[in-house]
Amino acid sequence: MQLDHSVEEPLNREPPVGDLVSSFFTIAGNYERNHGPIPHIAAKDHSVKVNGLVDRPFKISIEQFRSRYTQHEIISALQCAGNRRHTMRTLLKEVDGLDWGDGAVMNCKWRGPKLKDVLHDAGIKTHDLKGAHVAFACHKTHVQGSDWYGGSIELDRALRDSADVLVALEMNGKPLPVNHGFPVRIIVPGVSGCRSVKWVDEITVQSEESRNLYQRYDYKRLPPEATDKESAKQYWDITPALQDMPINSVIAEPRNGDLIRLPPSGLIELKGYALPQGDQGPVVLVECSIDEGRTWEAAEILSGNDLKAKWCWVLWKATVRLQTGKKRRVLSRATDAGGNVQTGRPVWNLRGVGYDGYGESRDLNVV
Ligand SMILES: Nc1nc2c(c(=O)[nH]1)N[C@H]1C(S)=C(S)[C@@H](COP(=O)(O)O)O[C@H]1N2
Ligand SMILES: [Mo]
Repeated sequence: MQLDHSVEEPLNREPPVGDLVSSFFTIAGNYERNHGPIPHIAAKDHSVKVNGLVDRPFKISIEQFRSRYTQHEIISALQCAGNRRHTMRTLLKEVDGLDWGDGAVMNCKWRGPKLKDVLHDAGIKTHDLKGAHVAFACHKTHVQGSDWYGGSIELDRALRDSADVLVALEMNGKPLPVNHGFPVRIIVPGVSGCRSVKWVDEITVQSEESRNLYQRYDYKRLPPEATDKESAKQYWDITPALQDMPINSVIAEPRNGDLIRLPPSGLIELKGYALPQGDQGPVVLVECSIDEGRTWEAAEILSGNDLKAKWCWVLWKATVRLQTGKKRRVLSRATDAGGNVQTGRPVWNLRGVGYDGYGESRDLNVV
């Protein structure tokens, strides 16, 4: 699979979305998002500190992560909060951030111990843990704006068995690829990819959120009043860090501006993916509209909803009847098991995160 665009220093890239939806597991060419250089680490030299508000802080090797704990395998999508930013900037207003298309997402198998088992091993202190977080850090390289990368999630989530938070050692049945965090990364299903810290070397139970800038000053859906870097400052502290990702769907084929030669039947096929909101998956319904959202028709869900895997994406296809004409538009919307429905009323935010407007392909030239 060929990778294109979003390439710059540090390495940030995504596959063409048509390639992305060609398989349920996105085996090759997954998006890569980095805020700094990629560290090359020998597994045998790597260890992770588990510390903070625990009774028995320890240091643990990759081998011990394998031997000490039950290994769990989950299927989960991982998406950058900036996925679909290009649509936000095009349809709503200019935003500040990498120009991601619709391909900053992957759907993979992840394997490793559950974070909760590791934390229980260290003995969580039980006093006053209301509002506590588990922070993940990587000190292996500097990143833009900081000499380390980090993020955190609520301790509650980390300890909830059903939240499936993993200390992942494998991706798709093999050791993690270097670019995806070898030898160990965190996977927080349903949550913005920024909290799934790669090359993690410290896991800390603490009374407050991670102090890393990517937790405190970035990856937030700022209110629309924050219109530039200066006016954003007063909102950083009062806007919660993005955790759960919103329900979403994308039309991968056809793409904006495509020329479509209608067959005699007048029918064409739409293809795409859809993602549930946070832990409310799986997606149970995808619908398409050819009349600007007045009426909707159910698409066929091809895979994802039958796996009882609430964290994964679904792939879908739909057959719709298009009229000839320029500037035709088709839309998609998803509904998940939790009853969340994609609304088509996306809210602009300065950093262009969490875009969740209807999936759409516009300016189709149908002849
Ligand atoms: N150490 C480290 N972990 C990180 C990042 C990073 O820059 N450094 N980027 C985060 C972001 S914003 C995303 S979306 C995911 C991307 O994971 P991937 O590169 O495996 O696709 O990793 C997260 N973990
Ligand atoms: Mo991201």
